[in-house]
Amino acid sequence: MSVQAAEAREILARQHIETPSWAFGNSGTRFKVFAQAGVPRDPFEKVADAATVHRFTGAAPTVALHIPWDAVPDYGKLAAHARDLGVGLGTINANVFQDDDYMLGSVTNPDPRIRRKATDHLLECVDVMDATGSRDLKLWFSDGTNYPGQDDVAARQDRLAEALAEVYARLSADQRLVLEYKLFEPAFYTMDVPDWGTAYAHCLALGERAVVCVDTGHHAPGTNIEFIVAVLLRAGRLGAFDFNSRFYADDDLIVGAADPFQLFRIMTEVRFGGGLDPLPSDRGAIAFMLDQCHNIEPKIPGQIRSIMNVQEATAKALLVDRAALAAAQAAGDVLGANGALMDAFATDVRPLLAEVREAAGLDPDPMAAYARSGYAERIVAERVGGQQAGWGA
Ligand code: RM4
Ligand code: MN
Repeated sequence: MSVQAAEAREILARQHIETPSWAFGNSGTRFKVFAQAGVPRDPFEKVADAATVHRFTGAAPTVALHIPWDAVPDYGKLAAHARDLGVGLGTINANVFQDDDYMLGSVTNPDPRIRRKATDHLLECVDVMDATGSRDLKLWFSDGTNYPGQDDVAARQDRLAEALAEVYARLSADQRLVLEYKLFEPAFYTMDVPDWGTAYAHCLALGERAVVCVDTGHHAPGTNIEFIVAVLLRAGRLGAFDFNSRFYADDDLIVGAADPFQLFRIMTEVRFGGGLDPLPSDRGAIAFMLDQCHNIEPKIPGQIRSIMNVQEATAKALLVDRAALAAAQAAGDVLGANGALMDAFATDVRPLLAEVREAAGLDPDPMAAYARSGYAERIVAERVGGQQAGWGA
C-alpha cells in the first residue's frame, strides 16, 4: 500500500460526520409533508435512529439537536440515552423562525420586545448546551426583508450584532458560536446574513470562538463553494459544514447526489487547508454535519448513503498526489496540475472504504447491512400511535 493510501485510511477511519435529528422526522416541501411509517415520535427515538446510522457506518458518533423541536424536560436523560446507544449529542441548533412573532424578523426585528424574546431563546439554547455538553451553538436566521424600504438594512445589522454579542458573551471558553448564512428564503429581497462575507464580518467582531457554517445548499447557482472554504480555512473561521445537495435552490437532498465533483473539490480544499489534519483536541475541529430532509426516500438509509458519499469524496480528496500537484503548479504545468486532481477524482475508492470498514469490524456495505438488519421493519411495527415528529412548517 502506498504511503498516500495508508494515510488516507487512517484519516477515513477517524472521520466523523454528525447527523441531524430532523432528518429522521417527517419533512416535505411547503406543498406537502409525506408521513412515513416508523418515524420517531420523540427525540429519544430520533437519537435511536441516529445511533443506528452510526452502528452501520461507524462514522456518525454524534447527532445534532434542534430546539424546540427536540426540547425535553431533562437533557441529561437524553444525553444518557444517547450514550447507552453508543452516540453523543452534538451541535445545538436554535430555532427563531417558527413563531408568529418572527414574521418581520427575530433578533433583527424592529420591535425590541420580539428581539428580546429571540435572544432569550438563543440564551436558553446555551443552557441546553451546558446540559448536553455540546460544543457548538449553530445559528441560522430566517431574518430579512421582502421589499425595498421595508426596514433599515444597516440598523438590522446593528441589531444582529447586538444579539450575537450577548449570546457570545454567555458562552463558556470551550463553546463556539457557529453562524450560518443563506442567500435567500424565506426573505426574498434581503437576508440579514446572506453570505459568508457577512457571517465572517460578524464573527470577526465577536471573537475567535465565532466561526462560519457553510451550508452547501445556501448559495446562488454556480457559486464556487470550494473557494469560500479555502478562504475561511485560511482565516481560521471555517467552523462547520451543513452538507446537502442542491439542483436549484435549498433542495436539502442527499449530499453528493447532485454534484459529487463539487463535493470532491470542497473536500480537497478542506484537506489542503488542514481541515482533515489530526488535532490535539476536538476543540477547534470543523464540525462536518448533514443538514438534509428525506422527503420521498427512507430516512435512515438516506442518512447512511449521505455519510458514504462524504466518505467517498474525502477519500478521493486524500488520494490527490500532493507532491505531483505541487510540482506541476510550480512548473506552471496547468494540465498536469489539473490532471493530478482529476486522477484522484476518477479513482474508485469504494474498495478502500470497504477495507476501512472491515478493519473497524463493520460490514463493508452499510446499506445492505442495514437492509438485512430488520431495524426498518421493527420501527414500523413498534412505533404505532402517538404523534410523529416533523418539522412542523
Ligand atoms: C435552514 C438552515 C438550518 C437548519 C434549518 C432546518 O435552512 O439550513 O441549518 O437548521 O433550515
Ligand atoms: Mn443548514
